[in-house]
Order: sequence, then structure tokens, then C-alpha cells
Amino acid sequence: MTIMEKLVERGALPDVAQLRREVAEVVKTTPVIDIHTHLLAPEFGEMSLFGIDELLTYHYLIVETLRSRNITAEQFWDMNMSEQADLVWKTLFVENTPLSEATRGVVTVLSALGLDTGAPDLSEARAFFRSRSLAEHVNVVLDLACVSDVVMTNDPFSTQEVKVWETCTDIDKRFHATLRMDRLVNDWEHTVPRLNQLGYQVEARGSAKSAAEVRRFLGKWIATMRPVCMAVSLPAEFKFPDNDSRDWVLREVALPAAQEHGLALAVMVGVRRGVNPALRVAGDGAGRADVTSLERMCAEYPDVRFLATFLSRENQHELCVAARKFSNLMPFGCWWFLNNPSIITEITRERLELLGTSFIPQHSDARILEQLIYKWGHSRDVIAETLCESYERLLQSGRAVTRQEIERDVTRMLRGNFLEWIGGLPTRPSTGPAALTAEKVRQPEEPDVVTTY
Ligand code: FIX
Ligand code: ZN
Repeated sequence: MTIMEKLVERGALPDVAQLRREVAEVVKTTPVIDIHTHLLAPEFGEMSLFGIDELLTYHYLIVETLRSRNITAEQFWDMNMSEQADLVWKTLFVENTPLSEATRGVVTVLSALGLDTGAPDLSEARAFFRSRSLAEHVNVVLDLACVSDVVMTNDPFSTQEVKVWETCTDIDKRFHATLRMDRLVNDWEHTVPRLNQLGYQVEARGSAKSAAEVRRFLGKWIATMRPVCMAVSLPAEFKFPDNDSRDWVLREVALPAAQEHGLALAVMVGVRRGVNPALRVAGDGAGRADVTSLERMCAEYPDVRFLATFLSRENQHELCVAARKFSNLMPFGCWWFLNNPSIITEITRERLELLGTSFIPQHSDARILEQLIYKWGHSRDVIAETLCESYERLLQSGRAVTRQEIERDVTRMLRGNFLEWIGGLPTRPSTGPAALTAEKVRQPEEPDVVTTY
């Protein structure tokens, strides 16, 4: 009996066409845990975004519209949301062919929901979304996207969000929190007065007492949100160690909090905020970062588990190499400007070659509910294709895989690695506000700060 005959006897798939079919099916039907989104559960009310106007005014599409139309950013922002959506539709979908990834995404969503992808205007789509109940719509979308769990981005300084955490007893259990650290880590100067308003005695120059106070603030939010992890975005010039307030907050607050509460820290490195401030939320850019800073953090904090994604294509190979050296480092996702089929293909190939299945291939970064359909649909196609290539090469080398092995590999990448990293999904007490009674959340009487991350 040949080796291949032995493998086939154990259920392996020696036929390439069949292998491809099985891989495509497994990747398509394995429910994913979406480990980084900006979606909020329906209980967050108007902060929970869905529908055609939101889809079309996604910041990715705003910049594309401004490139194809003679209109300034100011003129665009002066319009109301439905005028903006009408303009985006006319510009990118009627007068031009929707070839970019973000425009194709809208087409994928419309098709999946049975809507006309070549409509001259938005009347049909608007009527469709008006007729949906959000609760039912969330089920339909999660089903179509085959997403079992959504990880939100939660800002403990957002007055609007805090109100929900304070008053809502039962936030949809499929939506999990991430404690977002950007204001603390990247905007310490403005966050100090805010913390003081909230009743925490914190000094701008930092001290052991200030650190303890900020950790007390985090402790309260960890108890309330039960986050799956903490997360922070970092600029391209991020250095570790450094002698700035960011370094102090990381060392004295964020990393000790991760240790104390056993929470993983997700770092998203390489953003250049406000490259073109006139574009507002759409004005951020990308820059090449220094992966050795992350390596130093992993080495200094071996008991902290890091999830890491870099925004620059040029950093991807170094991230894989760093992950080979540090088993407390988990690369994840193809972030933002990398979330395009050509680049996902390249990054996923590189990760499979260097790390096997010990990485998390993608997150959606969805801001609007229905984006889950296209972001996952498009990424799954690429992940399946890339995995097929790897299995085919393995087959050529003399090892055929079974359906069970394919399922094991895909499950590991789409959910298992994350679950293992965070030690399982936490459960929130169904008495949200009660968790706050020990120390009532005080919020300052001032307008909410707009969250752009
Ligand atoms: O910082 C982040 O989490 C980024 O993903 C966002 O700020 C960014 O605007 C985005 O939506 C990228 O996809
Ligand atoms: Zn994000």
C-alpha cells in the first residue's frame, strides 16, 4: 500500500477539486468570533449603526467620493446625512463603477439582502431598511455573515456609552466589550482633567498615587463591561521604552491592569491620526512602525498576552518573525487599508508559511452592522483560497488532509486562537447597573467627545 493509499484509508482527500470544495465550505460555514469591530449592541440605541445611509456615509466611501467629485470636505460635511448618502451613491455607484473594495462591499451587502445593486437612487433601499425591526435584522445579518460573536470597541469616557452601561440590564450576549485605552494612553493631557471631574485624584505629571487611581477607574470598568481584552491604537512613531506620558501610562496603568485582571492587550500600531484634519474621521493615514518596540514589550511582560496588528504592509513580515520569537504575541487581522483581497492574500500566505495556524487571520473593523456581510464574505473567499494553496502544496509534498483536519484548522483560526488567548468569553452579569452600585459612575456635565477610533 502506498503512503497516499494509507492516508486515503484514514479519510484524507487526495483529489484537488474535492479538497477545494471542502475547504471553501468549511471556511464559509465556520462561525467566526469577530475580534475587533466598532459595532455596538442594539441596546446602545442610536449608537448602534445600520442601514443604507450609514453604509454609504462610511468614512472609507467619503474619501473616495471626494476624489471623484469637485466638492470640498467642508461642503460635504455641511450636508445632512441623507444628502451625503445620495451624493456618495450617485458619485461612486451611478456615475462610476463600484470597483474599489469599499464600494464593492456595498454591492455585496445589497445583493445579500436582495436589493437592486444598480438602482438609480436610494428609495428602494431606504424603504427596505425602514421596514426592518433592528432585533430581527441583527439576527439576519449575523446569520448571513456567519458571525457568532462580535467584539465591540468601548470607550469608558464616552458619556453616551456610559449611560447605557449604567442603565441597561441586558446587553445582547453576542456582543462583547473591549476596554479601549486610547484616551488614557494617547491623550493623557486631556484625560487627566476628565478623570478628576469623574472623582479620581490624578496628577498630570504622574505619580504612584495617580497610577493607582487610574487603575481603580479601569477596575470599575472591567467589572462593569467584563471586556474580553483591553485595546489601544498606537501611532507609527510608537517607541517602547520611551520617556513620554504614553510610556508611563502603559507601564504604570495599562500593563499592570492587564496583569492584575488577566486581560490580553490588543495593540494596533501604525496609524497617523489627522493627516488631513478637514476629512475628520476619514482623515487618518498609515505609517511604517518599529516592530522591535513590540518585541521589547513582549519580552518585558512575558505574563501579558498581546494581540497585535500593524497598519503598514511593510511591517507584516517583521510581525510574523516577532511572533515566532514570543509565544505571548498573537498577530491578528488585516487592518483598515490592508483589508483588500490582494493584501489579505499576501499577508495570510505569509502568516501560514511562518506561523502555521497560530494566528487570527482577520477582524472586520465593521462600524455599520451590514458591513459584517461583506467584510467577512470577502475575507473568507481569500482565506479559503489561500488555505487551499497551502493544502495543495502539502498534498504535492505527500500529505493529504481530511475534512476533520480542515475543520480543526479553520476553527482554530476563526475562533479557537482568540478563545484560548482570552481564556474564554466572559459573561456579563445580567444586572449591568447593579454592578455599578458599589461605586456609582459619575459623568461630567459636558458634551460627549466624539469617538473617531
Ligand atoms: O482605531 C481603530 O480602531 C480604527 O480601526 C478606526 O479608528 C478606523 O477609523 C477604522 O474604522 C478602520 O477600519
Ligand atoms: Zn478599529
